[in-house]
Amino acid sequence: KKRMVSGVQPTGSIHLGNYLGAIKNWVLFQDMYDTLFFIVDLHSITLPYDAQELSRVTKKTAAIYMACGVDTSKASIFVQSHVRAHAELYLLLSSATPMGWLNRMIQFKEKSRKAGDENISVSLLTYPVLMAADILLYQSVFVPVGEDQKQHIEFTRELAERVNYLYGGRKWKKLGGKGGAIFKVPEALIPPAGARVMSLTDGLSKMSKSAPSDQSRINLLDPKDVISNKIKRCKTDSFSFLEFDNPERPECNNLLSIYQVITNKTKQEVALECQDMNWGIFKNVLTDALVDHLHPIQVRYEEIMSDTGYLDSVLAEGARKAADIADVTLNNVYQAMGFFRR
Ligand code: AQP
Repeated sequence: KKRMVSGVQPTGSIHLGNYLGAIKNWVLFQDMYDTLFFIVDLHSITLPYDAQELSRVTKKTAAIYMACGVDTSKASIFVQSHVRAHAELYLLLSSATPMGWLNRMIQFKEKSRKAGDENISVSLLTYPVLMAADILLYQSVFVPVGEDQKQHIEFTRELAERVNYLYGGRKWKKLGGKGGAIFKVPEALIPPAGARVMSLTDGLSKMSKSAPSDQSRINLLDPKDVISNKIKRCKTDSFSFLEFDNPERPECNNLLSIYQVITNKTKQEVALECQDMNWGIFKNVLTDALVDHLHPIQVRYEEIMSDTGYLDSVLAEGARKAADIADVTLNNVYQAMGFFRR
């Protein structure tokens, strides 16, 4: 089976964007591919964070993966920092990364602008190198992510090709290696709908964990009354009917798209169903659909969190399996880069 990896940072609350852009699709892929899903805790310290909370949020995020349907009999779930190869490959790849490539990254520009000078760490800039290590360690063929990660996957592809060119092939063979490509060059899998879920308070910004207002996002664990309140208060417009793809109506497009993905309907079905609705009626329909979809996830989440011994054992097993795969790649990289190995 071809391999697939993906992850979410254990910061703040997992929201509908993370779910529709990434996690929901992981569940569909776990039958088709050899899947590994991790909680990227080393990424979450690239911006100021709460050390008292990191461990708890990491476990919570793992429980959410399982509650959303990641099945540990098919997929491995593990914590990034439990597999040391991630940090090691990150260091090795850093030396193969031209600085100019990092300076071009849109996410760095956006996040550093929001963070303010004092909070811009070196690791915020080198974040894509760690992400490349996460992917390349497993010789992943596919990486299911939301639209915002497209540029980072492109970066990963270029870095894989560069390392293959600099150290792979005959040069690697001369050093006693197997030769050929050191890394597989991965591809992003971006879902046709739900790839870019927008904020509830501004249809032009993406729904995000770090947005200051909780009103801007639906968190997967929001109870019914909170969901209902957020949808009631979300930004709409003064048109009297509903439609997709009108550039003057980003909020309308976003809410219809959320409804489409959450109900597994086609765009045409939703367009037809909702074309004559007014905002009041549609908001009730959307709230009910969200509550119906998220309630079973929330029930499963509570069950999983009530047995943290089980969660710990899943994460331990996941880390063992992941380390077995990652160590092979890491050793190859050390060898190809010419290190003296014991
Ligand atoms: N709004 C979104 N729509 C669709 N997909 C999204 N993703 C994030 N936001 C949206 C996808 O979720 C996965 C995990 O993201 P992450 O934890 O690495 O965080 P992020 O990309 O930085 O986005 P967040 O969660 O909103 O955090 P902040 O506030 O830090 O920007 C990825 O596959 C991502 O594409």
